[in-house]
Amino acid sequence: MFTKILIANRGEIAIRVIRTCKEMGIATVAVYSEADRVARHVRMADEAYCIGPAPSNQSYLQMETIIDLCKKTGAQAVHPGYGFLSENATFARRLAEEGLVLIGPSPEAMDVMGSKIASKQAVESYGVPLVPGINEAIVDPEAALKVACQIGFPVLVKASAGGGGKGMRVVESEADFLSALQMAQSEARSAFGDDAVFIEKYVGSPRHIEIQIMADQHGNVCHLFERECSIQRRHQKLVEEAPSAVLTPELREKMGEAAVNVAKACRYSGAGTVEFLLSDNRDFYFLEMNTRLQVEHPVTEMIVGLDLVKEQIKVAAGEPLSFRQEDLSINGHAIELRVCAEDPYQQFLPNVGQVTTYLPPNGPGIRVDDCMESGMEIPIYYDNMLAKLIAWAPTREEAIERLRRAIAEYVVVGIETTLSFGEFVLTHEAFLKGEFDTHFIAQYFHPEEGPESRLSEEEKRGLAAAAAVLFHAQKAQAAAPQVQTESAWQKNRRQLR
Ligand code: MV4
Repeated sequence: MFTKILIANRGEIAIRVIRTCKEMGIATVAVYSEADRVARHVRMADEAYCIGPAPSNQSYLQMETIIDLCKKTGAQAVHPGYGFLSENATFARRLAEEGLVLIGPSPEAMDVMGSKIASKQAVESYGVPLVPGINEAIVDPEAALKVACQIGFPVLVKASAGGGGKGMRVVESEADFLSALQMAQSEARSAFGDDAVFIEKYVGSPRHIEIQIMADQHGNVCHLFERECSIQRRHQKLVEEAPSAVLTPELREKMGEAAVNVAKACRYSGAGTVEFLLSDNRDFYFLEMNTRLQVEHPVTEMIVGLDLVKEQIKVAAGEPLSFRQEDLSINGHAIELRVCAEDPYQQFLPNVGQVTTYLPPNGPGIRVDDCMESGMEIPIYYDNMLAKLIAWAPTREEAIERLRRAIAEYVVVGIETTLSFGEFVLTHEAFLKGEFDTHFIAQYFHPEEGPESRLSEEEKRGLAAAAAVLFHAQKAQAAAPQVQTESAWQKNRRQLR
């Protein structure tokens, strides 16, 4: 087993990894940029080194600086977290050349899964369902048009090198096809330096369901069930849960098996996530594989009772998986809300500034993976996610109640966050019923339209009476010493039903 690991990341995920290393008796090396001198991950690690200026391409993305630091400190392995260098095959190769271990899959697996066309081709012969389409780069536009007509409109033109929704274009009809294709190709060329695009049938109202897999270096692969991640804006997830409210045991087994086959197709090792679209008539299709630990991994940890970072470290050290598929089962329900520094009521506009007061919730079934402290400035250089709030309970209903309670308890003063959006989702009928898809936000979240209903005359009279009662109660209390309630801190959190 490794005795020292370098964590090539920052924020909540660096802290998350350090915690598991401490439990395993592994020493930790943190890296930080000039903007993160006072960050908590720096203080939590056994050693910490500044690796450059604030912009990530001058610090967290500096491969050679990180490799040199491994040698200097004697770290044998690197945990890349998510983002930054986590899916960078060049970094994986450079580490291997230097005799260092990446806690992640092989560079070959990253290469295959980094290309949408290559990944579809790789899994095709493994019986993994694919969206109808052409799984190769379009070279002849007229031939592609013929295929598009066969598939039937609308079709989707996708960039092979794209990801997270970048380089995608819906084409509604035959007449728009050729110009859309040209635009998609030139967009892909300038965004990714690769103009390879392909076409798929457009799946109209899909759910985004992903399967967590874990594989070792001896050919063992297990799936750890699904996460439902349909509530997203701009291809960024905001609410994730496990299990999904709509999968039957049969469908779960089929999707799990397909995910295991995707992992086998690229000889995967470590933790990975296989993304699927689930159509409204319950057909599922492979989309892509993420070759890293994901932000939302805690919901899986809570329902299967495993520490995924610990499992990643063990398989990277060459150990076999410590469980078989039949050892795994789902216990209860977990829901995660991403707490991001942005204003849901201003089209999720990113929000920077100082968090003057920060009081995270706690109590039964609540987990907070965060990196915040009162008085901390939010750096403008990085992702604006401050924390992940996760609730576990025996049933979905209770997990929802718990998460609502925890949101109400959460105090963040100084900036707007997505906590208020969480409140909206967790009280919305469609979410409560489990009846939603990737269009949830577009369909239901319209804060610019203001309160849903105007007050009736009767309601106005009721409010006026309540105000009068409050006024007199406060006057009576004014003489007595007052304790400020935490909800007073939250009075600026806007309410929306
Ligand atoms: C699709 C699709 C509909 N049909 N492919 C978006 C990101 C990338 N991973 C794939 N994406 C989609 N691919 C076909 N053939 C709809 C989406 C999509 C989406 C997928 C998952 C979660 C949210 C989404 C939001 C918009 C579009």
